[in-house]
Amino acid sequence: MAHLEGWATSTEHTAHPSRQRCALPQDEVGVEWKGLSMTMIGKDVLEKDNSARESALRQDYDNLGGHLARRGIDIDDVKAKVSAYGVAVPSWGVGTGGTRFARFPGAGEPRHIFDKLEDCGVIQQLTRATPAVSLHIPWDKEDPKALLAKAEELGLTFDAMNSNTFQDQVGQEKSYKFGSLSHTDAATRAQAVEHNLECIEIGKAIGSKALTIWIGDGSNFPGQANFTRQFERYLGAAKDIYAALPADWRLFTEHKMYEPAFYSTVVQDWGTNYMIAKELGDQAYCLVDLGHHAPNVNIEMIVARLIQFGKLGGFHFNDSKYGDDDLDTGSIDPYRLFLVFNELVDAETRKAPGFNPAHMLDQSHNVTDPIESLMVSAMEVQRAYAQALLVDRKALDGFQETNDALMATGTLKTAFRTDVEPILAMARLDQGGAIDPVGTYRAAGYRAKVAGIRPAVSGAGGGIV
Ligand SMILES: [Mn+2]
Repeated sequence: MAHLEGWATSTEHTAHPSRQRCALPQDEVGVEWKGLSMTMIGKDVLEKDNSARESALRQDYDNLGGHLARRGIDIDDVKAKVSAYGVAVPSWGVGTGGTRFARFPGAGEPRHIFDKLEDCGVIQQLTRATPAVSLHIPWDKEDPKALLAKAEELGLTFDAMNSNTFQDQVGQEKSYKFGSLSHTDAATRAQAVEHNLECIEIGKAIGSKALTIWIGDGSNFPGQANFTRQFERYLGAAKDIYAALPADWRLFTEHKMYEPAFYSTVVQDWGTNYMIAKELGDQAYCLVDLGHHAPNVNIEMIVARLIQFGKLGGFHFNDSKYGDDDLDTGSIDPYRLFLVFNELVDAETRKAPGFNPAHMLDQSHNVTDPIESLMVSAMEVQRAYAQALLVDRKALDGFQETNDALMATGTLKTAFRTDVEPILAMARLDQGGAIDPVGTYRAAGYRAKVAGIRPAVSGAGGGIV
């Protein structure tokens, strides 16, 4: 996970967030009411920006429609699927991230979950691709009623809950320095289990239907931990959490090869993750974070395997060059993202049993405005989905059956090379979003405006854990 530390924990603000929200100078920020949901970017700015781009978009859409029709594809069908697609945004993603060395906060950093939700509201308003927010407890711990009210105001819902037993909180009795769910001390494990149960309770109150567990447990030295006993302890604790899961919830476990433990990690790869899901039961699934693998690992094949055995829970999207870099989704290897979506569309097309993966972005924004990065990343995920929808699956099946490797791979490339931007932009426009979300966002001056309300924060200390 890209877990960012050092900002906007729920204990940092003193005034009640809803009162702070009411104090926003509405005219200056361009806040307006549209039905029951509040939009963060002024409607006039959005319409002005869209109208300047709409004519060219319609021309491009028609041209692409003609091109796809020659390939036997109805562009409106693809657009309808793209419009229905959503990827969740993590609450921690809207703050500036960092490395183990430093964090350089930007202007107008969100102070607390209510600020974070407003930033998430902007991302959804402009992209129409991010209808849900994933909370991290205790960072985002607040009155569930207030969370629900704020989300409703912004037209957002809540995705999977994320627990945190990879760092110690203020006043916490037992330390997680040497692990949490797999700790040698039973009382420490019990504390970690209890925290996860609390996350479920909060989630129940805000309409979440899943709990994601990622632990930092592992070891830094050969011999430090007994692999077998450590995993036995983990499974025992995970079973205690699973037993408290509501019948309509899913439990996601997330593997990670290394970091913060550098010699061994308890849930290190998809194999161990699959064993956990099998041990726990039918409501347990594996979460695939793209950055949590060694470089060059064939992630799309892992995805296919998990689909085949009914255990793909979902994704944390990001990109990487060397390790768990948490770079923006699709920024380094968009073809790999496409190949992952090729497996997903394949499963969707053949109606694979139990196939219902959760999609979320999980990345760290160190040098960009997090809102801009998350908007672009959400669109990159949509792009990969749209491109995968263009794969001629019948032709691909034929080439695979006749072992025509060149034509098979060419079939994928034909889909990948298609510029689907007009489809994505038209899907946004149809739903009241922005043709060019980054352009509209910059024109609206949202960041500068919230910087006048949210005080500057210190960048001291490392930012990522
Ligand atoms: Mn993750």
